[in-house]
Amino acid sequence: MTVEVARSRGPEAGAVSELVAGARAGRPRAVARLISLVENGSPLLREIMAELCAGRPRPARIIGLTGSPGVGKSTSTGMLVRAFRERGRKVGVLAVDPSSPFTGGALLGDRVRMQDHATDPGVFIRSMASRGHLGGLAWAAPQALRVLEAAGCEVVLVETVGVGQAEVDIASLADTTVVLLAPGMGDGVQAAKAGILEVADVFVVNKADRDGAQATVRELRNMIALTEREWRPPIVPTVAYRGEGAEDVIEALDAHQAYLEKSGELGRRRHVRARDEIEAIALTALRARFAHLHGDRRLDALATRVLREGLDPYRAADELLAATC
Ligand SMILES: Nc1nc2c(ncn2[C@@H]2O[C@H](COP(=O)(O)OP(=O)(O)OP(=O)(O)O)[C@@H](O)[C@H]2O)c(=O)[nH]1
Ligand SMILES: [Mg+2]
Repeated sequence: MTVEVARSRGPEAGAVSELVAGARAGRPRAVARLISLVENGSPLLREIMAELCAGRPRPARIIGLTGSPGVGKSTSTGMLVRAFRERGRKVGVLAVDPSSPFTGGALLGDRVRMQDHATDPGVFIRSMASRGHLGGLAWAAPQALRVLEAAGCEVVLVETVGVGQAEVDIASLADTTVVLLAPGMGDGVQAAKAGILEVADVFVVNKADRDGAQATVRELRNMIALTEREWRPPIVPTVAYRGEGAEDVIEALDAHQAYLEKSGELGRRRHVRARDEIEAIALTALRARFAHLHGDRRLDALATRVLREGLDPYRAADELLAATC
């Protein structure tokens, strides 16, 4: 990390304070710029985070929304933004695309759907790519959240497509994880398979205007009955593109929030989140230092010794670590 620190002390250093002040004043361009710096793994991040944390921003309520492609996450996010705005809350939206190294592209559609809120100074909307980062979501998202918290967001909705590990990743990031399903997508079976039952705090069965919604609700209810979690996730049917069910979703979210506070689970989740973040930053720094110190040469030399001289891979890794730390 020493290299990065040295690089960050340039004429740009003053710009950091200005950007942070801009974010605190709720200026969208400053917020967007800071999140871009997070996304790009900027060497200025160390200073940015120091300044942001020194201000001890109030932690936002972090709500993750996940589910299969096309289930209605963005439409539901828009619906919830509206509902929270009606309650006077300042809202941030982070659309994390785990599959693309680029912003834009796949998320362009979201921007269109979010246009309702485009001119509202109480709403910040950003899409962010997470692949391509060494630490992925665990590394970048908490830092982006910190920027939104500094801008005064009281609620942050994090949308991510539920593919692969994404549900589990989002669950470790959010206070409350909302898993969306829709009738006729075979989601129930998928839910059981992907371990969604363990991570969902609230289930939304969207597209309840379609046939089969009741069957999906029933199927889910039966599956939840088989789990042994203390918190029984409520199941809320919605028709997101008509805004139907928004109040019920908010009620379910509030109930979960109350449970988190009462049980002490909120503090535990946040503690684990801070641990994950520190670990992700440390591992990223370790890799950067390793690359800087050795390039591939030492690794090549060790590989040769493993292949030709009977060195075992654990000893080889020990040597590598000893030379890096
Ligand atoms: N019938 C019906 N269609 C809906 C409902 N909510 C959303 N849709 C439609 O479903 C499609 C997908 O909605 P999105 O909100 O983009 O879904 P998404 O989960 O964000 O999609 P990705 O981000 O691509 O994974 C859009 O055409 C919506 O208009 C609903 O309640 N009923
Ligand atoms: Mg979407």
